[in-house]
Amino acid sequence: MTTALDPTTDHYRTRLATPGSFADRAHPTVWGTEADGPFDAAALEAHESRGFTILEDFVTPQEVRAFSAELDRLATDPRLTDDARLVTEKATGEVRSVFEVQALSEVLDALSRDPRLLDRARQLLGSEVYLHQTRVNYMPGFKGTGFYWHSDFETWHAEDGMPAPRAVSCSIALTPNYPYNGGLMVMPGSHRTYVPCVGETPDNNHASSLKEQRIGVPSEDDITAMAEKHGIDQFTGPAGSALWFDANIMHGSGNNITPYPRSNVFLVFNSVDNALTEPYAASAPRPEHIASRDTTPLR
Ligand code: 6CS
Ligand code: FE
Repeated sequence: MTTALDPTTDHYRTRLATPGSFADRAHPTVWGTEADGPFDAAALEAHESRGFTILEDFVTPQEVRAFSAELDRLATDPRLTDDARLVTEKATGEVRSVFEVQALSEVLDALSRDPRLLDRARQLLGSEVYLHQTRVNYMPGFKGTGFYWHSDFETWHAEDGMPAPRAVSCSIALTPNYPYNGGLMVMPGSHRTYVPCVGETPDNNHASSLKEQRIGVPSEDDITAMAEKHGIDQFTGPAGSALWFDANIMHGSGNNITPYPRSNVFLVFNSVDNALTEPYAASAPRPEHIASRDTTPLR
């Protein structure tokens, strides 16, 4: 089951010319042990099995207010208007995401180094870690658009050159996540199956995919098969909750037509032993503000 991290062998072929069959995950989900951090054996077992862990009250109401203030500051900072790190909604031009927030906000940089996050990321990944990607997502009310079904790892493998799914994302809710305001849906256990996608990666794909992903999304038949097998859970919870989820879990979110925005801070930790190589299915690597190549261990 555990395949040594051999970046030259592609266990996760995708962006195929014709549909491929599902592949079993060739790597563990949890790499560390109970002794390596705050998750106890039962929590590690649950994460290995489901591919995600929800922690309520992960950050305090005061921190939620501070992070939200940063999110609003970034969304309205005139210096970011023409910055590639700011992604707007296709239909309305409203701010959808800001990337590489640790470089733009000392508050969020400190969050990424907080032991509450680092200790858990290191334990799940069984090594020192660095930030592969960070973003704040706004999912505004009324016209916020969601993210179609996808595996993050499929994109990070194909377009960023991430060898194995030895990365974990931490999404911290800054607004209440209701079932109806574009909450994240996950297929529990889907992280143990790799779903290859059809379609060659266009050049400069990220210019459009971060607004609306069309390439690197599974077929409707494959989504149906995965949903039938795993079911669909929804991440709901108060502001301050954290969703830790495996890089390869199948997830997506609906649009948000309610008056209630669904904002979060999204931090992706990668193992320093899983550094990006050449893209496995793209002509050129994505820019570093989307996929960092600085593997200096986070302290
Ligand atoms: O392409 C990416 O890296 C981003 N896309 C999505 C829809 N989720 C993961 C990541 O932020
Ligand atoms: Fe995603």
